[in-house]
Amino acid sequence: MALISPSRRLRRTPFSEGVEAAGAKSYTVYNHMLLPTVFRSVEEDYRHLKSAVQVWDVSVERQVELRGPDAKRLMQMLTPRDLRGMTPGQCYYVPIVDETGGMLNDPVALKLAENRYWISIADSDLLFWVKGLANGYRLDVLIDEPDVSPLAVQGPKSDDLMARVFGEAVRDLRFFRFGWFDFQGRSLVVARSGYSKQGGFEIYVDGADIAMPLWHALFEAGADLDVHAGCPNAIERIEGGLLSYGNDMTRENTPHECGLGRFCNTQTAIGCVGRDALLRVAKDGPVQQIRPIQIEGGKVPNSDRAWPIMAGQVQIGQVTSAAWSPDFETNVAIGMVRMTHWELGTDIDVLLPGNEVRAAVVYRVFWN
Ligand code: THG
Repeated sequence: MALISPSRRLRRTPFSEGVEAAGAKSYTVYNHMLLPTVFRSVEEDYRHLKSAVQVWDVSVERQVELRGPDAKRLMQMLTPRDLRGMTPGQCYYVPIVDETGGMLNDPVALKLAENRYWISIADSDLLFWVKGLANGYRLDVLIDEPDVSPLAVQGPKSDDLMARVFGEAVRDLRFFRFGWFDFQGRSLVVARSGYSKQGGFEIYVDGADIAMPLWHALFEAGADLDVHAGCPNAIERIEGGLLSYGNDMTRENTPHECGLGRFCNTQTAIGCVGRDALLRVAKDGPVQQIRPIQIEGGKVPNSDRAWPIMAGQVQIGQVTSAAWSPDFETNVAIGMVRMTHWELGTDIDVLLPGNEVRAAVVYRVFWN
């Protein structure tokens, strides 16, 4: 694989210097920004994430800020999740859909105040869609991307590390809640959330100038906890069933196909631009849906394309993410499967590159 050429379009982050010093071995591009993918090796990073604590530069989770009298109305236009019960201090995982019900993004939204939200986006240019709606509907709301860069602290020892830097009160944060915590005289949003199932926090670092001071403070405080630089881990997130926008779903898919129906209250999400389209799909249910898949045989290769799922000569789906899991001692995968074959335990074949066909089953071991 060739190296990435640096340029202004490919943004570094306020933590890049720390990430480089920690020995990041490879990167991907996410929201036009660098996201490390490997430090020691994917397997070693995975082991360490599940046993210790890691600090992740997830600056690529850019914020789209909505601020002003119409922020609340605009926020509800974006998603079929009913936001009426959302109060300041809460995070909501919100499918964002277009007028056809197609997924545009699957961010975490934070309600900062009655008229102010941050939308912590996955890999698509959501800002343009939001600005388009605000202007088209002549809404009284300001939309921009603030200088906010999330830093995640993930792993079983996250609470201990965070308590040392932000005080014992961080331990009281509940899942998907946030509070304001002091660091060097600055008040930062700290949430109990993150793109792993190992538990942890996300610090929304407001102002690039305190990014490296915070990075160093976390590593100094956690030396005896074996704190290490890390990043979202491909194996762990597939085991945990965390979806990756652009990989596991695109604009072609509805939230129901993505298994995100539980985050849709389409009947009561009045104002959502995809509401009519989703009322139709919610009525009959989807004809294909994301499923956990176990792929037998040895370690599957990395892939930059979907692998067809076959039932005999007929394609009935595709594998969109896969990795060898040391803990489950099998390949764990996520795929989109047609309803004829989505039942637990159904035998299917996966067409791996090189035309090798391997038996696989839809299997309910990794999540739910
Ligand atoms: N944190 C923040 N921003 C993000 C991500 C994040 N932006 C990009 C990307 N990740 C968005 N995608 C997801 C996918 C899953 C979750 C969060 C963001 C997630 N899901 C939990 C689960 O499925 O178990 C819980 C959802 C819930 O119960 O509400 O956490 O990670 N800031």
